[in-house]
Amino acid sequence: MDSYPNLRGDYSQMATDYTIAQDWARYTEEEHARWRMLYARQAKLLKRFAAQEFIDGTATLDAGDGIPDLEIASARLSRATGWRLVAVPGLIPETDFFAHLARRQFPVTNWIRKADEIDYLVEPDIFHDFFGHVPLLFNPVFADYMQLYGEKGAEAEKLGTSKILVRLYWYMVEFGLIRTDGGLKAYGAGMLSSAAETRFSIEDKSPNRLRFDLKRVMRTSYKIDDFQETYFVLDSFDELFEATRRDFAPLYELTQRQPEITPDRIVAGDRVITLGDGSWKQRRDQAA
Ligand code: HBI
Ligand code: FE
Repeated sequence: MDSYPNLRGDYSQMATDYTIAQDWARYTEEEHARWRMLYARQAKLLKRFAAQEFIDGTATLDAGDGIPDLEIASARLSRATGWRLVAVPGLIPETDFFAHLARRQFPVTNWIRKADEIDYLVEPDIFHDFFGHVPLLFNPVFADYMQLYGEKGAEAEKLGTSKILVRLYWYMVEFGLIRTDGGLKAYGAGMLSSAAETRFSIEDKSPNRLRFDLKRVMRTSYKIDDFQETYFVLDSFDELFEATRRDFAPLYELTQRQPEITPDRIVAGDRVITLGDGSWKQRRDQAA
């Protein structure tokens, strides 16, 4: 694990594909209580802010009583879309992460955040991975998109364009919005596992919200340690799946010839749904 210095998980017992046994029996009552608190706080927001498909997947999982046993959740999930969950010690190299997705296996970190990290932590813990990512794997179209994304991973590694592909994951899997008859809804794991960013992504006047455009997302950089300055909005999960079926090689070429777009900017051709005022930064700094 030299490429992942000072990560907190225990990588000593893992298999060659970075999986480990979850060992569900070892979680403490205090950790289960922390899970219940995180779950209850987030579940309250879903009706108002989350896409219906996410709400449905969460209901099927019914994991509010404590840290879920991945074997039990896997059995339910594989009956629905053929996806299975595998326990991992934390962040794993992209190559291995993509390879798991390509085999319809979702890596779930086996540890839960500490009590003083309730509102924010850098690495994904089991609450982010399970509560944020697993519900949509019950949706057949999104489930197929995630496997296709994984398959694209191997190609991107060969082409040296993983950085561009990872942007698609960041904006459309971690922080995606979707247009519905009931208005904009969140479906991204990064926002729906965070109470603050769930509200921010839908209600705040600061961020830009742009119509999804594959080439635009591929050009757009991102920061990992604060709310997004731009969110991209799908009309449907089919739209994301269809876009990802395209041959990415020419798109990578095009992207590499064009300047990167920083997340605060609007450029010609953007289909702007809401233009942000960018006020979050100074509000954040004043609050600090
Ligand atoms: N590892 N365990 C884990 N979980 C992730 O979500 C994850 C990862 N490694 C790499 C990664 N995500 C991103 O770079 C993906 O876009 C590939
Ligand atoms: Fe994630």
